[in-house]
Amino acid sequence: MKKLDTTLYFITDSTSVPADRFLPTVEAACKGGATLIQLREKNRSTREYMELAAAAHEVTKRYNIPLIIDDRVDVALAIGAEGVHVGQTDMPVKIARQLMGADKIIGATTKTVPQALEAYEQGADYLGVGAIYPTTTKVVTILTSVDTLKAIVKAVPINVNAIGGLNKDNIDVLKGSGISGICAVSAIMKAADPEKATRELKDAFLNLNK
Ligand code: TZP
Ligand code: MG
Repeated sequence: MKKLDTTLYFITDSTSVPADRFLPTVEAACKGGATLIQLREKNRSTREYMELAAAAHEVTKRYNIPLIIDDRVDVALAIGAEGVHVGQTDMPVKIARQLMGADKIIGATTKTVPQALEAYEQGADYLGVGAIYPTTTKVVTILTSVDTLKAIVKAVPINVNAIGGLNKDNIDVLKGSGISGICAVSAIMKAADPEKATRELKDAFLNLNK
């Protein structure tokens, strides 16, 4: 059985910090208790994406935290990442699974129960569901309701994480939803102290479920 802890899933956005703060921010998230980390970089050349991924992987490996590559199975395979994350317009989960093999982690973005069932049936290990709140990190036209999130949790036996505009002060709405964890970009990337922000967000989520 694959060991997968999605309690605090930190997702990167290197454009939100000066270049020399990127790897220190990844490391801070590791120290603060991130259980899974995704490299999510848009508008990068393949070479740049690979270089950034390899550098981030050196950090996450030291902390034994799996690194997931957003969108790109080729980059994930090339750097030996622990997994890949695909959205509804990326490579289908089924093909990603064939290419990545049984042991790698595959995550998918889903916004509806049918999408969630399809991703699960095709071999996804976890789902990201959102955006729950408005966010400046991604263009989101329609928010996902907590009722939909709950319906997805009920529909599939894999980890389901909420995403989108989440921070330590607004996750109360997720209480009782049955999610396995939360995903965050800005709440950590843009924090003055990303290690503390990671720890506080994780604690806030764990406290919800006490
Ligand atoms: N998918 C849905 S919302 C989102 C993604 C990748 C961005 C979440 O970023 P933030 O900064 O935590 O709102
Ligand atoms: Mg994608």
